[in-house]
Amino acid sequence: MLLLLSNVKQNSKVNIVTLSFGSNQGEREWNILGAANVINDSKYCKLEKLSSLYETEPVGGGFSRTFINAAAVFLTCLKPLELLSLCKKLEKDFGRKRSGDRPLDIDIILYGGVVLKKDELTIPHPRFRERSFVIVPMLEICRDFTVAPDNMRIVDIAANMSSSRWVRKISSRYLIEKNSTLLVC
Ligand code: PH2
Ligand code: MG
Ligand code: MG
Repeated sequence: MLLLLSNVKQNSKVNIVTLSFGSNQGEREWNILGAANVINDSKYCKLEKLSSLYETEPVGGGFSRTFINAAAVFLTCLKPLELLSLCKKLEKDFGRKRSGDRPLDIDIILYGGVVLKKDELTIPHPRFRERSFVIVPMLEICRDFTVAPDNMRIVDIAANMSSSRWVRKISSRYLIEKNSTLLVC
């Protein structure tokens, strides 16, 4: 497969990564679209596909509002921990405090076929298989991606999952223009 990324660091590989975006505070839709745009505009990342936006039932306690969630596929030559730093920086820039309601949460779900277990980062994401707010958006953009260690496809994970949490599509898929503006279609 031809992976086209305009800025590639010397001696680094281009990887396909899947990120999950969530927001339940502030201008939720714009937080997610804004963050996807900022990552796309950063030097070593390119947005390949962005899912629709979904309104989703909060999983876990302590949240005072529903979430908006989306998933995106990027090309990047950042290493996993470099990508994590970029995501954490963005969460902070968008006003995230320590816990509870959050204007922006970005989770690294898949990073190529990499399996990583570190204190600060586990890839594939340890809980994403049970989360319909992650799986349903992924179904739109990367249904055939396989997941280590058992190489299950996203579409098979979706078929086997038992989550009863509701997710509701609130806007259809976004097109990405060459100039990297996001256009509603
Ligand atoms: N994120 C969480 C916990 N619960 N629930 C929904 N619906 N969407 C989320 O993004 C979400 C959540 C922790 O990051
Ligand atoms: Mg999260
Ligand atoms: Mg997170």
